[in-house]
Parts: sequence; C-alpha cells; structure tokens
Amino acid sequence: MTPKDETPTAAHLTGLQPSPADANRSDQAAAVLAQEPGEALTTNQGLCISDNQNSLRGGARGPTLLEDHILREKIMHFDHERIPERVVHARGAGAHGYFQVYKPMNHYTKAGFLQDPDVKTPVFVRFSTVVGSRGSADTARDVRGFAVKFYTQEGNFDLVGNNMPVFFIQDAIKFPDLVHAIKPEPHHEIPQASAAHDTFWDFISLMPESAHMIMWVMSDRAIPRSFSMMEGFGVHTFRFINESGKSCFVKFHWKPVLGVHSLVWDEAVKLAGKDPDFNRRDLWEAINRGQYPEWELGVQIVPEEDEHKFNFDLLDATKLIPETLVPVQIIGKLTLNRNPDNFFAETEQVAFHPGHVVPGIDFSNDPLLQGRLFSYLDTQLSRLGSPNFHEIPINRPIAAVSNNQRDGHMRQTIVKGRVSYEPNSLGGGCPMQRPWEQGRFTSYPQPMDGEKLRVRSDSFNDHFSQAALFWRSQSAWEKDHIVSAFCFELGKVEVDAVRERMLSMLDQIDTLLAFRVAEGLGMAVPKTSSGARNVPRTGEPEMDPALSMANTRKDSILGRKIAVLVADHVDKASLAVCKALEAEDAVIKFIAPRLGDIKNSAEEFIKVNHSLPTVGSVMFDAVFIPGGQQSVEALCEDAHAVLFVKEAYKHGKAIAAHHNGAKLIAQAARSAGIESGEFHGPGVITSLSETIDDSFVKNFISAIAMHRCTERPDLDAIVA
Ligand code: HDE
Repeated sequence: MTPKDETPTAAHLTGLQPSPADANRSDQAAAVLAQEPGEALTTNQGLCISDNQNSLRGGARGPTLLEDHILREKIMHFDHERIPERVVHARGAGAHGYFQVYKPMNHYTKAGFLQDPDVKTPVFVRFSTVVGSRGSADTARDVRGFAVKFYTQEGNFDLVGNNMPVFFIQDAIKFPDLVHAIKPEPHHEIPQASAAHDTFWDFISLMPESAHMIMWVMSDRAIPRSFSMMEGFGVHTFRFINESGKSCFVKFHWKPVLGVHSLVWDEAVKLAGKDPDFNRRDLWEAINRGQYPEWELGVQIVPEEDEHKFNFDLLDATKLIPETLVPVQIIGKLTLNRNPDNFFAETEQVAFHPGHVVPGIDFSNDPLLQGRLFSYLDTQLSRLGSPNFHEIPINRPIAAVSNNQRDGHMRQTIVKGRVSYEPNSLGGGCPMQRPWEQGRFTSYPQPMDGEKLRVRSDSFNDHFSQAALFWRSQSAWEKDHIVSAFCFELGKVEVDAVRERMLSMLDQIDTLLAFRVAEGLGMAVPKTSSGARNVPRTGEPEMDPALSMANTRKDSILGRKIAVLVADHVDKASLAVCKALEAEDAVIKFIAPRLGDIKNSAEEFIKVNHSLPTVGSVMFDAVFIPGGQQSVEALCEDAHAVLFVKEAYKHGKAIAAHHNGAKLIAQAARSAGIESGEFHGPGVITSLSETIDDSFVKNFISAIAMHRCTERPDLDAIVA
C-alpha cells in the first residue's frame, strides 16, 4: 500500500484519504474524521449558528431557557472534553515519520517491513515521562517512554520501549506496587512527578532487583537534553522468526543520530519553572525547522542455542546484554518529519500495545513482558472508553481489517451483509484464516513443560553485578552526578531506616558509592551490609563503553540553541560568527535586555528573539557574546546577563566572546567570586582580534559539539 520511493504521509491517519480498510465507510463519514475549520459555525448536527455569544433567554435580563439546545450541546461536549490520563506515561509528545530498513533482514525475520530498503513504513512515535501527570514538567528525573507504532503492510507493530534498557522489577505482578510507591503519596498527593519521597525509596530499599535500574535513574540519562538525544530500548528479549520458522532472540535499540546527551540536575530544576515544556517544545520546533530527528534501529541477536550462555537470564528485564558481549547491529533508520495536527486526536488518543506484533516478531517468556500483554489492551478500554479504539484514525492500521468483531461503544465501521461469524458458507467463508506459509501470524511453537508454580527461576537471582558494571563504566563526572542524585533523592526521605537500607543496597553495588552517598547524607554505611559485589564475574566485562554518555558521538551541532547576548550598538563584524554557526545547522537566538529591535554598529536593525528576564542560559546549549563597547557595557550592568554567563560556565557550556565581549565573561567571573576575574578552562573561547579568525569559530563549534565541558576549574565554588 505504501508506494515505494515516496515518503508516506500516512494520509489515512488524517482521515482525508480513507485506507482500504475504510472501503465500507461512506465518503461522508470519512470526511468527518479530519477537517479544517469551516467558514460557518455549526452545531455537531451541522446546524448553522447565528449567535455564539448569547444564550437563549426569557427576556434580555431573564433566565436562560432549557430549550437552548445549542447551549446545552456546547456545554455538554465541553463537560466531557477530558478523558482519563494514562495511569503512567501521562505526559507526552508525539510525531509522525517513517522507518526504512538498510538491508533485508530475512536471515533472521520474515517481518515484511524489515526486508526492502526502498520501502518507507509510516510510524507515529510518542515520548513520555512516566510518573508525572499530564500537566507536570518535562524535566523531572524519570524514565522516558519511547513508543513507536509502525503501520506496516502486515498490521501494526508497536515497539513500546523506554530510554533505559532495563526495568525496576522482574515480574509484572509488582508493577502496581512500584507505581503506587513512586506516584504522589495517597494521603496528600505530594510530591508531583518526583521519586524523591519516602514511599518510593521504601519500596526500592526492599526490592533488591531494582538496584540496576536505580543506577540508570540516578544517572543523567533520566534528564535528557532532548528526545532526539536519547536512546530507546525495547527492554525485553523478543524473538525474530524467519521464513523457515527458525527463531533467534533479539533486543531492540534506538541510537540517536545526534548522540546521547543530557541536562545537568541544576538545569533540569530551573527548566521546570522557566520552560516546563522544554523537551516537547524542542521536538516540535526541530520538526518545524526541517531538522528531522533521527535514530538508527539496532538489534542484538542471540541464537536460540546460546540462550543459556550468559551469567544472567535473557528473560530477566533487570538485565541488559552488554554490547561488548553481543554487538548492536544497525539495521535501519527512523525519521520524524511531521508534527501532529491535533494533540488530543493523535498524541493523546494513540494506543500502544506490546502485543501488537507482525509475522516474524514474537514474544519471549520474560514475565514482565507477559504481564504487559494483558495490561495495555485493558488500560485502553478504560482510557479511551470503548473496545473500538482501534478505529480512531491514529490507531488504524494501513493493513486491511476484516473480522467478525461487531458493535460496542462508538463503533465507526459499517460492515455490510448478514454474516458476522466464522466458519460460514453464506459469506463465501470470508473472512477466513490463513496458514503461516501465506504470511499470517502464528505463535512460535516454543516447547513448554513444567509444573504450574508461583516461583521465579534461580537464574534471576543476581541483582548487583550489572548495577556494578554500570557504575564501573561511568566517567568520573557521571559518577559525581549519580552520587549527587542519590544525595538529593535520599536527602528528601524522612525515615532514617529507609535511607539506611538504601545505603546497604548501594554498598552491595560499590563500597565507594555507598560511602560517598552516606557522606552526603551525614550518615554511616550500616555495618550489617553484606559488602560490595563490585567484581566482574566470570565472563563479565570489566566495563561496557556503551553505558557511558562520555563515549557518545559528538560530531554535530545540528539543532543546538545558541544564545547571542546583544544590546544596542553590538559590533556588526562579530555577528559573522552567527552565520558560521547557522551554516552548521545551529539555531541562533538574539537575547537582549528588552524585546523589540536593537541597532548594530552599522545602524542596522536586529530583531530580538527573547528578552533576558524571560529566558535563562539553561534553555540554551552555548553562549556567544559579540563585541561592541556600548553593547557589552550595557550587558555588564544587567544582572540577568551576568547570571546568564555565570550559569552557562557552571553548567559546562561552550562560551565564546569576541573582542571586548570578553568583558562580560570577566564580569561574570568576578560576580562568581573567582579571584583571578577570569573564567577559563575548556570551552571558554575568546579572541581579542577585531576580525573573526577561523580558529575562533572552529574552536567554538567543536566546544558546542562536545555538549558539555565537564573539567572546568572552580565549578564547585560557583553559586549559580
Ligand atoms: Fe508500560 N504501561 N507497563 N512499560 N509503558 C503503559 O499503557 C505496564 C513497562 C511503556 O506513549 C500503560 O497506554 C505494565 C516497561 C511506555 O502511550 C499501561 C508494566 C516498559 C508507555 C502500562 C509496564 C514500558 C507505557 C499506561 C509491567 C518499557 C507509554 C497507559 C509489566 C519496555 C505508551 C497505556 C504511550 C504505558 C503497563 C512496564 C513502556 C498501564 C503492567 C518495562 C513507553 O498499560
């Protein structure tokens, strides 16, 4: 259905072009699904309304009449505008795009969308935070959802993953407890969108299997700079099955083309106030600019016969397969190139389900995955209010739908004829089942034997080795941030016994980690602790470079936001730097003490994008201060501008100043109490020359691409 060599627009999703599955829907009904606002204002029945300002009254000052069917219809609809938010992952942002495989994957899987590099499979992706409600902030410390719906010719395939490769628990039966523990405490609904409270850490401290996941959540992975700069993981082990029925295990990975980059905690906290939509806005604006976010799809393949070769269980979702043991093969690319037309209709109503698979992809026995297979259908029923949620445009497959399911709330499809059962002869036997050889789905015939038991396999018992592997693999600055995160989170816990249990748990991961956190909390590591396990087990790598963001790619400044601090009479020559950055696809924003236009040294107008009081350096990736005596003097006297530079330095951002622009850096350093009156160290680039030389621009660009300079002196002393 998707034409080759043509970017699919997934037009059926807008309802403008009905999909083949809509063949039996009348044209009129199809037109209702997507519409531009018409010229005439009407009721939901198409009645033209002459007055939308006044309700029907008995006399100009009299009571409103019950007869006012226009008022009642409007208010009734408004009263019911809200649907229940998702019980988890309530806050999200979505986008349309497409996926293309690089080479046929038929050796491993018969999945049709993984065969032809010329085919673009339409997708809809939804990113989310897990804990906060719909109105919470984007930058809360949390796991991010990364859910992809592939509209393939063989039906929808939903890869409903997260930005972390493991999970808190091994068995779905614990999920409601986990979620109850992390959500706001039930007696007073506090705190919102935060794990930093007693009930969460109480649960975690009693749940040793969460040790690995907790390390990820306390790392900066939990505060991504952008959705387009985070990885995605299918988490569970799935199965690929090829044409001849041979199966292998597979783990799915999304690798962002822009590299994996995060915020630092101080930025995340400030952004929650300055721009709570920071990640959502970033995605929306990047797509609008045509800087389409991209990820490569990677797979780790484990042959069936190697299932037991590892010292962890492939079915245990608290474990990853280190990339040093099984490399990730890159097999295709996801591109997001269209923002939704309507948040509610698309991003809110999209319904993902890990059980939506296509022939060639199947489940493993991971007990967490198995529980999810029930949960998602069930939750959509109460969230979307009807078993017909698959008929909502964003959820409709492009593959034809034909079965004998009928009726129910809000049914859209009008199926003709009198046959709604199978087998039948009156309908020519249609719709009829098809065998596997004809490309239909059958479950992988995995042999099963065993007793019916409520037990967990002993192979799930090691909870600390991979937590320690993660810790060992982090760079020094990542370790510092993890320690600070634990100190913050546990510092908010009021019950000593909970903190003590957490210290014991950390001690089993790494003694030094436990010691550093204990020091931050003003406590001692409990003597009862059974001691560190931070020693690689046989066959386990010492480190896995893929686990550290320090090793990510740093070769692009595409989409990086550069704050250019300006005031009247800014030096025109300096502004050539902006052109050079734009040529590398960075986004330039002029920030001045006030909005409106300012004049440069050649008396030309520059439109100011933001006034200093409305933004903060936390909203940008780098700062450029052009020269121009009057401009720089005005900025030096502006406390917002001084704080802007001081914070950017504190957060390790690239800062460049041309000519006398460097005075603002000195002013910021003095205000930070730096005796030398200088900010120095990597990523601070100044040039005294009046002209712009190539090396100045080049150094600035490579400092921005580094994302953050973590090795600056004096950082701890600076209050920002
Ligand atoms: Fe989910 N999860 N989950 N989850 N999950 C939901 O489904 C659930 C888990 C994930 O953007 C809910 O439609 C159980 C792991 C994402 O719409 C619900 C268990 C992973 C999204 C649900 C898990 C995820 C959800 C809530 C333990 C990563 C958002 C609303 C067995 C692999 C999808 C909804 C979107 C959403 C249940 C664990 C990812 C209640 C029972 C592990 C990305 O059905």
